[in-house]
Amino acid sequence: MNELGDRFARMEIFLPELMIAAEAADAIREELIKSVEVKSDANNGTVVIGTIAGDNHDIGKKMVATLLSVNGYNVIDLGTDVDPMQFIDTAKNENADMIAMSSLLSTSMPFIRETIEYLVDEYALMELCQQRVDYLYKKIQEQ
Ligand code: B12
Repeated sequence: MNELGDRFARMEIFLPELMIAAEAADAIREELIKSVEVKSDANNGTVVIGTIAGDNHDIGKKMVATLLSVNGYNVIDLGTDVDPMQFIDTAKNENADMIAMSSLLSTSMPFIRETIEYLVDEYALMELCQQRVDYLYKKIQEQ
């Protein structure tokens, strides 16, 4: 996909081709998953995953969701263009252990910051995640 992205940027291929390639990549993921051993008896926790508001890229997010799922996580995939409050409400209702947000568009990244800010304000976040969140927060602020 990276290679095709570069070719798209050089105007060697066009949007329909990129979209067909994206569908092919997703179909490959679905085929591959059939040959992966599912650790179904493991219960490592619940993850709420989605692509943040304004962004519809989902190939990488689905890959991550799939890998978490086969490794014993209960994955709730909210899809794409997910509002910050939808992440938070779902995590709260499902008593989730983790929120996993995907974003490829720089215009959508502020919504990740919004979600983190809300979590920090309302829940003071779990200590375990704090360091990583501080790091992410700093990175996003630098953008
Ligand atoms: C395929 C693609 C599309 C497809 C998306 C199809 C789909 N169903 O996802 C289509 C053609 C629809 C598309 C549309 C657009 N795209 Co586009 N797209 C890409 C492209 C070429 C590849 C992305 C991809 O799927 N890579 C393969 C996957 C496997 O990699 P990945 O997504 O990075 O995921 C990996 C990691 O990031 C990570 N990861 C991902 N999510 C998560 C989540 C968690 C929790 C974790 C831990 C890890 C993780 O793990 C994954 C596996 O390693 C990129 C260029 C690029 N090189 O990235 C541009 C790119 C992302 N698109 C871009 C743009 C601008 C757009 C459009 C706005 C174009 C337009 N003018 O309409 C629209 C946006 C539509 C929208 N609202 O979302 C820009 C973004 C630039 C920016 N800085 O914001 C890029 C970077 C291209 C560019 N160089 O300009 N796009």
